[in-house]
Order: sequence, then C-alpha cells, then structure tokens
Amino acid sequence: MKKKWISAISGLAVGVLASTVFFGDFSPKQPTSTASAKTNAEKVYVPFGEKDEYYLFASGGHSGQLFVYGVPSLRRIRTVPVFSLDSATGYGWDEHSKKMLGGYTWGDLHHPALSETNGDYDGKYLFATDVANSRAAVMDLKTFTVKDIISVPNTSGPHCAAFVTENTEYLFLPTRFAVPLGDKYESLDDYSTKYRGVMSAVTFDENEQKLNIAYQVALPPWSYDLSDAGKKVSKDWAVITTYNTEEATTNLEINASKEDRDFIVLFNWRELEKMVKEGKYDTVEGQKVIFPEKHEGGIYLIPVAKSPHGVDVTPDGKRFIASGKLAPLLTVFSFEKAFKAIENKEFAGERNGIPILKYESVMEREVNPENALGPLHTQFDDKGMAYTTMFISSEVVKWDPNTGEVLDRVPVQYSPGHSVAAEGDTVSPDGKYLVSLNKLAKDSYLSVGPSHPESMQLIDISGKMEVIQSAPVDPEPHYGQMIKADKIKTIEVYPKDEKNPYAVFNQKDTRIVRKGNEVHVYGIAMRSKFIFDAKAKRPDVIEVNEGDKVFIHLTNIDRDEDITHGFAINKYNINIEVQPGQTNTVEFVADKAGTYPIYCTNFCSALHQEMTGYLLVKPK
Ligand code: CUK
Ligand code: CUA
Repeated sequence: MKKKWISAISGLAVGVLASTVFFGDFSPKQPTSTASAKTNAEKVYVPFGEKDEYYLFASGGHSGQLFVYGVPSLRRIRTVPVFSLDSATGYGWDEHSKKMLGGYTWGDLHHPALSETNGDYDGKYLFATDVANSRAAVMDLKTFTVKDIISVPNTSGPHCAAFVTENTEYLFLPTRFAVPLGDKYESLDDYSTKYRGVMSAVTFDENEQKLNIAYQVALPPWSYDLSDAGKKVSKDWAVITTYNTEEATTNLEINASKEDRDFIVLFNWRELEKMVKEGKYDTVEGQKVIFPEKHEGGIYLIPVAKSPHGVDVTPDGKRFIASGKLAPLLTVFSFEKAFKAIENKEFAGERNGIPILKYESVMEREVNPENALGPLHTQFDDKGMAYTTMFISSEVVKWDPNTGEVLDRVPVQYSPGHSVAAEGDTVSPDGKYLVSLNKLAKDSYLSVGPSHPESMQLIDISGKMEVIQSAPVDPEPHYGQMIKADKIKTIEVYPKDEKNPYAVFNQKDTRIVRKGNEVHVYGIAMRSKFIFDAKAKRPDVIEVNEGDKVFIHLTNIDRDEDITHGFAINKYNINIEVQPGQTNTVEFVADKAGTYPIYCTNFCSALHQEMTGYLLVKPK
C-alpha cells in the first residue's frame, strides 16, 4: 500500500505536491482501511491448488445461460448453456440439445433452484425457468449439463420459479403474463373473463431424467411473480406475489399500480394434489387444470402493499416476508396466523372464487427501515436474520424479522435486484457470505462503452457487513443460489454405455453405413485423430453424395478427465463436442457439394492441430 502511495505521489504535478505539503493533508490517514483492505484481499484469495468454498449459480437472464462462480474468489468457472445456443460447447447442434431446445435459439433464465432433501440443498440437480419461451429445464450437477427441457402450455413467462419444495416434490412455475388457455386468440376487451394466469406444478422423474407437468391452476388474469416454498411447519404450503390485480391491459406502468393493495397467493400443494386425485380438474391442452371458481380449497389470497415483487420464507418456515417495487415497507406475515385465519374463515370477500384472508389476521408487522427505498428480495443467515436488497437506495439492509429492528446496512454499487446468501434458501443458511446481484455497475470497472457490465459484490456477513470483493457479470443476473462445494459430486469421465447403439469403443468397430440416401457414421475421437472407418483407405474422411442425410455418431474414447474433443465441419455450420467417454450425434443434410475440412475445436493435445479430416460431398 505504501509503495502505491509513493508512486501516486510521484505522478502528481510538483505544484500539487507542494500545495498538499503546504496544507499538511499528506500522509495516508486511514490505517484502518489499509489494514482492512489487506484482510479483505486475504479473505477472497484462494491460493493456487486450493478451491473455493462455495459454488454460486447465477442466472444468465436473457443470455439464456447459467453462470457458475466460485465463492469467495468470485472467479467465473463455467458458463452452462441452458436455453440458448452455445458454440463453445456445441449446445444446440448435437441431436440431444437441439431436440431439447425445440427450435428456440434463446431463452431468459431468471431463477435457478437447487434440488433439496429435507429442506437442504442436496447438490444433485438444478432447475431453471425460461421467461421468454415458457420452458423449464433440469441440469445434472454430476456433469453440469442440461438433461431435459419442457415447454409449459397454457402459460406465458414462468418468471419466478423454479422454487422447489422441501424434498423436491415439485417445482412451481407461476406465469408472469396472463394469456388465454392454449394461446388462443381472445380480444383484450375480454381480458377479465378469457385470460388466465396459470401456475404449474412440475415434477422431476430421476430415473427417466424427465420433467413432467403434474397439474396446473387457472388463477385470475394477474401477473404472478416471486414465490417461495414453505419449510418445516409450512412445508406443504407455498406463497406467490401477484401484481396487476387491477387487470389492466395497457400502460401497466400506471394502470397496474392504481390500487393500494395487491395479493399474495397462499396455497397448499398437498391439497391441490388431493383435488387432482379426486378428479376436481378440467383437461385443457392435455393438462389437468384446476379452476378455483369450480372447485374450492387449497388456495387463499392475502392483501399486500401494492405491486409486490419479492416474497421469502424464513429458514424456520414460520414467516414469509413480502416487499414491493412501490411501497417502501417490508411486511412480515405469519404462517401460524394464516392457518388460524383459514380455520376460522376470517375472510374479507373473494376474487374468482378464491377467499381473501383479512390482512390484519395474517400480518405480523410492517418494517420500514429509515430512508431505505425499493425493498426487493430477502435472504437469511444462520441466526434467522434477514438481508433485504434496496433497489432504489442501493444497499443491503440487515434486520431482525422477530422485532423489525434494523441491525446493519451496507451500500452496494448499484441498484441490487436479488442477493444470494450461502445456503440461503435452505432450512439452515450458513451465515457467511452474501452476494449482491447489482443491476447497474456504472463506474465499477474499466469502461466498455455506453452499456456496462452488471456487477456482483461479495459481502462478508459473519460480523459487521462489509463488501470484500466485486466481479463483473454478463447480463443478466436475476437470482442465484450458493451451495457448499463439497455437496457437489461431479464425475471425471462419462461411464461406458455399452447399451448405447451409437457408441463405439474400439477402433475396429468404427464404420460408415449407407441406407439408401442416409449415411450413418459410427466414429471415434481420440488424441489426436478422428477415426470414422478404420478399414477405409483414409479413416478420417467421410465421403457422401450431395443430398444425403448424414448422421455422425461420435464417441470420445479418451478416458482421462478434461480431454474433450470438438467436431466441426467448415462452412457447414456443424459444431459439437464430446466430453471424455461421451457419445454424441449430429445430423445434417449434405446439401452443398464440395470439399470441407473437419477439425477438432477443443485443444486436446500437442497434436490437436493435426486432429482433422475431410467431408467430401460428391456433386449430383
Ligand atoms: S427478478 Cu427480482 S430483480 Cu427475481 Cu426475475 Cu430480476
Ligand atoms: Cu481433439 Cu483437439
């Protein structure tokens, strides 16, 4: 630090130096900040050979991807493509990912959710939703690759969730935009009767590695937003914030904020499950859809300050905290009070057949930290203390949900949306780190033009809150989840799948088989060559006729970790990868006659440049 200070001085004009000396304001005055800066650097420094303590899964927003960071270093470890094409991994070109993407080339990933066992992250899977094209995805954390994507009919823009229940029974997907069921045309004049905001309950079949829609609920035509599943005492319940209960169809900025109150939807998913079993649903677009106006039970509305956004359940499962875009206050609600109010039928009317609970019967306290504006999302530490991001006043406020007392606050740069605490959404958060996901970095990093990167700031919350690290992040982190690193057990090499008809494990089994105008290549990739047909004069060449349909099944037979091979065909827009032990297929029509080099895209050995071949397409 001293050196830096001296060089800073030597860079100053002499006159300035003289005047500084003259005014005596010269020596570095903040030994405490110097000392703490050093401590902070040490706190986030992970020496070579050691690993970070946590994985941070940050949503990639409209990049459609998921960003993986290490905490505390905030080093970006990986970008996992989920809803968008990714040429770095060939995602969207190989048959499996191409099929999963279903023709879409992008998505908008807002909320990642880790699978849970007994309310704790179990490190097995990560779920995510796509606001842009109404999809949900599941990623296997053994390989950090997506296993399944489903399209969710009757909805448009499952924004919040995935949020999962205590044992990953369900992930719930409330929709952001109300639409007519089945995406049918309906006049906006009939919005209140013909449009719906649908919440979907999705299950994951671990054996089949498939996502399925268990049932849907046709809620009123409002916008469903942030949500959270209950825990412990409230484990069968979940809460969703909703806005535009005004049912405005234009100029929402004004028209959706007219009323003083919107609602929280409180529902009991066990009861909804039971209703489906009893046949209390209609089938729409192949889905079991519960219509609350026809079949009552399981769903309640709780008034909340206008235009809410965040709602978060405390780790003990006793309370849920709502905050909003327009009202400066945080509202603490009690599950126990809600259960009592339901039992005593303390209703204040209904909307679309859904009873409204009295605000006073469920509300425990309103918290209004001084000068704090724009409370959005809340996370928790190991003592149950709450940390709420303030979008407008650009800070994180720590407060006690038991008393409402404000305990600490720290400025962040700038405008945080969510924050994410270590193990923050579980029944037992770690209370060590909090990462503030800031929407506007402004002057934080070297300028890259008018649009700046977003920023993540790491806050040490073990004592007085202190920002100890910052890292730029691509657009756009909405939410993240942070899990203890030792909970995730990745594999080094894909297990040999002898049953896979497309896999080839020996050079002698490589072959090119023609069936009419279909050509099937059963090839291997290894350091440092492709073998498509070992018996051919040139084993690394594929020759087809113009117009042939070509299937390339490629197995990476290297069984060492990190030896990934790529497979690209120049000017054919073909690009896939095979990780160690993996078999992948790419399919295309050889519609351009000519000579096209094939090469390995992923640097795999000293002779990687030699890992090439040719695709020869004979003209008709
Ligand atoms: S949201 Cu609240 S700031 Cu969770 Cu999609 Cu972005
Ligand atoms: Cu294989 Cu480079």
